[in-house]
Amino acid sequence: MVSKKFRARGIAATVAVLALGLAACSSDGGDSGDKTPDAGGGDKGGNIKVGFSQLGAESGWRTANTESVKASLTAENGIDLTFSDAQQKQENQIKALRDFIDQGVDVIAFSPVVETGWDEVLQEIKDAEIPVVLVDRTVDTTVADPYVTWIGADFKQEGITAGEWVKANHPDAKIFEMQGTLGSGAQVDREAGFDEVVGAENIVGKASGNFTRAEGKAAMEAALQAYPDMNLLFAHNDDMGLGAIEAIEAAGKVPGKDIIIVTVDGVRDGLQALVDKKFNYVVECNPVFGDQILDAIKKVHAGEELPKETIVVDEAFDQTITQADVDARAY
Ligand code: GYE
Repeated sequence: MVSKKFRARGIAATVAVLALGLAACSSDGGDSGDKTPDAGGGDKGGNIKVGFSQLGAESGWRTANTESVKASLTAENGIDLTFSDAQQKQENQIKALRDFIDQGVDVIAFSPVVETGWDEVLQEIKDAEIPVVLVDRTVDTTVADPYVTWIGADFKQEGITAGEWVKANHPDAKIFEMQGTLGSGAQVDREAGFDEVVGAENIVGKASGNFTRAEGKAAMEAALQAYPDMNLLFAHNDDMGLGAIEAIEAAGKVPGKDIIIVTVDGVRDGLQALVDKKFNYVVECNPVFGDQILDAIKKVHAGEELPKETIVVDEAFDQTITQADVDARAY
């Protein structure tokens, strides 16, 4: 497991860190064993009953993350999984968590769509004495010790890495920042890291594209009108950047030239845009960590000690990436 100490490091990977990241990927590339839950079936065969509340299916990143989770949390691996997709709505997610309590699952894992608004349900989970493994995004709550362990990426560092590339390569850029879902850990921290490095005075405007392609396109159409002098887009994920490409081309401009594009995630479509010279820089956020979630769930269930947080290793890509790299990408 990669420990906390990586938080302090840059994302541009050293060879050792990269090797770790690749190892994490390759152990999880198999078929998605999409098992239905062992409905009401008690502790059949000693399997751990897990309720996993995924926040949605909004992006390529999320799809890859869900596949990785389902490929790891299988009956063969000792898990009876109940998986629920909240469609980016917090109320759906809260309902799913309450259902998991009612079902009496052994462990709850969830990826919170936004940071706040969980106090009540987290207290209910605590009262039911169900341990929580927090996945991907973070929570901001008054409940003490709301989860046993968190596994996710260092979003602030991702923003810093993006900002450093912009500062080094386009110091005079007039930047439009396209935020992810407002109030999500990924948005809040990427924005904080990026803005800290590039300086607020260089950002001509901001708007949210809710991490989706369609909303990214709409946000870019509006931004092109509102900020005609803008020449660099920092989008908090690939999908919004891909939506923005459509808006930029429709406006008769050339993505990657007239408007430099920097994104986060590094899903295959994003890296393809980099090879096609429509994106200029992509900071990776690796979604393939189902094996680490499985490991954490088993340890939590066994009452073993766990680090409070595990940071998933990321790297970053520029236009030197090749088509072969993209074709070899697992997601
Ligand atoms: O970057 C984005 C997704 O929380 C890290 O959510 C995740 C983000 C990811 O919709 O594509």
